[in-house]
Amino acid sequence: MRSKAAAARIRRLDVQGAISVAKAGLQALAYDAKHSKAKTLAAFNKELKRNSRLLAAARPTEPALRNGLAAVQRAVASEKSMPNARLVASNAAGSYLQKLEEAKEKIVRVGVRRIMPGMTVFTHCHSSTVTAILIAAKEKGIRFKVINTETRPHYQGRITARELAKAGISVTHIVDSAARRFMNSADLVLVGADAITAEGNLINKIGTGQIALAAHEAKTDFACACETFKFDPVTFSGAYEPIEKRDKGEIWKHPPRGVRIKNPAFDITPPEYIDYIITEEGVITPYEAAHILHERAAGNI
Ligand code: RUB
Repeated sequence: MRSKAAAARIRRLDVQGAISVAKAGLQALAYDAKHSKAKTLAAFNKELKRNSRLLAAARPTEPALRNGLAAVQRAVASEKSMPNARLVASNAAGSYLQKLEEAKEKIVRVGVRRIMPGMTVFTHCHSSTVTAILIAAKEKGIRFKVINTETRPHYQGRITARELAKAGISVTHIVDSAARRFMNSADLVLVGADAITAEGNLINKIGTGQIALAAHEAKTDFACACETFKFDPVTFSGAYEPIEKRDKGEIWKHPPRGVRIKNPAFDITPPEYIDYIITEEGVITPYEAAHILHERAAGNI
């Protein structure tokens, strides 16, 4: 699929969740690079940059996508010959996609160890990383229960509930505002991540911050499962993580006159409410985020 079409799908929320968004974006960038009709390296680079900008803009709060697009541009920057540039770009995209896959497999291996028999896990929204951990735990024969929120306004929680129920996991589906009511029955809150900032803030689906507060007050562990590709280098250099604003009609199609609607897609959970982050590099605290960013910039991970 071409970048323009992929960006439209991502914008329309036909593609959901940070890793799926990154995969769809990188696949489209590779497709366009492979089929590029550019005659010169300059024209090819211009095309690559335009497509990258288009894809990145489709979901502003997704460093996993942005980091991948940047990796492809870096690979092509040192290329001197035109026919080769196409291959270099599509190979770089392929290699990033493979690293994402491997990271998820490792996170699952680490995360499964945190799912104990008899436990109740509370989750929010739909994270492919979280569901992969929970399904792997079930396949390992661990018996546990899940409480999951419906996740207004787009109801991504229904995707989670459906996937877990299909895997034979006991799921209780609740409205978002019932989080505090059910927090005392949970042993662990496990959510995904869209971004981790240099200061260790977690950016995830709107409502995550409230759930973290409720978990903190109820003394329930709060953890997030996150590929280190979602740690955002721009926050290391001082920029704030942008928070995507979504269509107001998702909340109320025809509100009465004079009613203002706001629909931020994500919120910020500060590090003091996060017990640990499960990454492919192992379990870390949010305060180690800057170290991870440093290691990645140095090419050590
Ligand atoms: C999805 C969401 C998910 C993260 C992580 O929001 O907040 O928790 O993206 O998902 P939306 P994954 O549905 O608005 O994209 O673990 O699959 O990367």
